[in-house]
Amino acid sequence: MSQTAKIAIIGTGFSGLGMGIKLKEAGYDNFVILEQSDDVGGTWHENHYPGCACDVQSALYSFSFEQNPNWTRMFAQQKEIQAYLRSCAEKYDLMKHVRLNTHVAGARFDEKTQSWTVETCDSPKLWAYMQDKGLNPGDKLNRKDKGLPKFSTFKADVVVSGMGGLSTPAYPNIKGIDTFTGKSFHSQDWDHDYDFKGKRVAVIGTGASAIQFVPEVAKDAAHLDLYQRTPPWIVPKPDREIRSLERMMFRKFPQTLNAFRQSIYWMLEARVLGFVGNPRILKIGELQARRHIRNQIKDKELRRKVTPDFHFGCKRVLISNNYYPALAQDNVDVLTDGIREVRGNMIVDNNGHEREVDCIIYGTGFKAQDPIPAGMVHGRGGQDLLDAWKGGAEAYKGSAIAGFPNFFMLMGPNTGLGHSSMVYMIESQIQYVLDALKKMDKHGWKSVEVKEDAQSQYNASIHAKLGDSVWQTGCKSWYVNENGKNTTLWPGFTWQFRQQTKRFDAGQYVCEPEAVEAG
Ligand code: N01
Repeated sequence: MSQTAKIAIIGTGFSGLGMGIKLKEAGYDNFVILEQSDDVGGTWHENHYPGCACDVQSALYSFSFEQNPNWTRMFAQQKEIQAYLRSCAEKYDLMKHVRLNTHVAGARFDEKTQSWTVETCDSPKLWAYMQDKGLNPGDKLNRKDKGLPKFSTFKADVVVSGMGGLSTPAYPNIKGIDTFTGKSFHSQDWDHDYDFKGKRVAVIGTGASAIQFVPEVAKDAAHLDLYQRTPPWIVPKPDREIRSLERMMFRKFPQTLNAFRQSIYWMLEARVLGFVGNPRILKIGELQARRHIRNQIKDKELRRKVTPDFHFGCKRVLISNNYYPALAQDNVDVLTDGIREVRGNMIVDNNGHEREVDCIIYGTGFKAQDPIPAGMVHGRGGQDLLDAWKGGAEAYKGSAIAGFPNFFMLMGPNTGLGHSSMVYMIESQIQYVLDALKKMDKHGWKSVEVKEDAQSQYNASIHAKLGDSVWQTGCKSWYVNENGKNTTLWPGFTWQFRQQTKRFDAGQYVCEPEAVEAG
C-alpha cells in the first residue's frame, strides 16, 4: 500500500468502519483505516470478558443502513457484535483499506503542505517491547532506545479519529498494588487461560463491566471479594432470546425490524426529559431500581450495602438480572471499607483487615478524560492536543478542534450518551465529516479549521445546558473532570445533534484554498 492517502482513519470500531463505508459509498477510495489490534471491531474486539454484552438493545445498537435481522438476543453479546462488525467490513469491501497490527504513534499537522504526517509502527512488536520494559499504555517512549521497533510515516490530507472515548484502561492508585504477588488483570485484558476454580478472587470496581463479569467469575471461584466504592443504580434487563420466527419476519419484512428499532429509539429518547428537564421523572426509575434490590436480595445488610445514595441517572444506569443474585451467593462478599494497601498476596482494607487473594481483577474503567494520549496529536505550531485541552477536552460539534485543521473526531468531546445508542451519534458525525470532505473537494479547499470563537460559543451553550442536568450536579462521575467540567456527555435529544451535524457549516471554519509553497 502506498505511503500516502487522502484520508487516514484511526480505529475499526463502529466509528472507523462506519466512516469507511460511507466514504466508499460517496466514491472515495484513497483512504486507509489503521488498527492497532489484530482484528476489526474496536471496543467489541478488545473487551471479551465473560458476560460482556451491550446494554443497548441490539436492534438500535447497529448501523441504520445495515440493520441486522439475525441478532439472537434483545441485547447482543460481545462475540455477536464483533462478528457483525467484521461482516460489515467484509460486505462493504473495507478490508483492503484496513491495516491491522498498525499502531498510530503520532500525527502531526504540516503547515506548509496543510496535510498530516502520520507515524505508525508494528503493534505486536511495540507491545512486546513495552512489556519487556515494564511500560503501560500511554507511557512515554524513549525514542533513542535502539530496541524500539521501527516507525514509518505516511502523508494524509485528512485524519479522522475513530479511537473511541474509552480505550485506555484506568488502574487504581493503591499503595503496593504493583508488588502484588498473585495474578492480576484489567477487565479489558482478560486472561481466558486463567482458571478461577478453587481460587480466591478480588474484584475492584462495580461499574458496567464488573456487573457483567462478576456473576460469571462467581460461578467458578472458590471465593470472590467485591471491593465496592460506590454502588451503581441497577434496573432489570429486559433481555430475551429473539425467536427464529421473529428473525424470519425481520428478514422477510425489513420494515418490521425498522419499526421495532424506531420504537426502541423513541422510548430511550423519552428518558432525556428526566435527565435534563424534570429530575422528578427519574424518581420512577429509582423506585424501579429499589424494587429490583428488594426482589433479588433477601439479606437486609447486603441490601443496604448495594443501595446507592446519589441521584439516579447521574452515573450510567446499569441493567442486570444476574448481578444481585451473584452477590447473594455464599462464596461472595461485598466489601465497602475501601483498600488501604496491597501487601504480598494480601489486600488490606482501611480498617487494617487483611484478606488473602490469588487474583485481582480491575473493573476500574477507563481514562475517559484523556480520549487521546498525550504526545499523539500535534496541530498548528506543533501544539499537543492535550495542551489545547488543559482545561478539559472540547470540540466544535464533538468533531473539530481549533488549531487542528483537517482533523476530525468521531465520538469526540460531549458526544457521549447516558441514555441511548452511540451508533446514532457516530452516524451523525460521519455525515458531518463526509459533507466536510465533499465541500473541500467541491471548493478546492486544502484545509478547514474551525474558528476559535465558534468552538467557544458552541461549548458555552453545551455547558449551559449541562449545568441544570443530573449528569452535572448529581454526583461525582467519570463524565465530569477534576475541574467540574463535563467533557463527555451530549445534553439533549440525539435528534437535536443529528440536526446540527446534517451539513458541514463552512462559515464557522477558516477554509484555505491551497497549500503554501513548500521549502
Ligand atoms: O468502568 P466504570 P466500566 N478504588 O468507570 C471503581 C462502557 N461500557 O469499565 O463509582 C475502588 O463505569 C469505580 O468506583 P466509583 C460504559 O459507558 C459499556 O465498568 O468511581 N474502586 C467504579 O465502580 C461504562 O460507563 C458497556 O466510586 C474504584 C468502577 O471502578 C464504561 O464503559 C459495557 C477505583 C469503574 O466503573 C466504563 O465501564 C461495559 C479505586 N481506586 C462498559 N477506581 C455496554 O454495555 C475506580 N473504581 C455498552
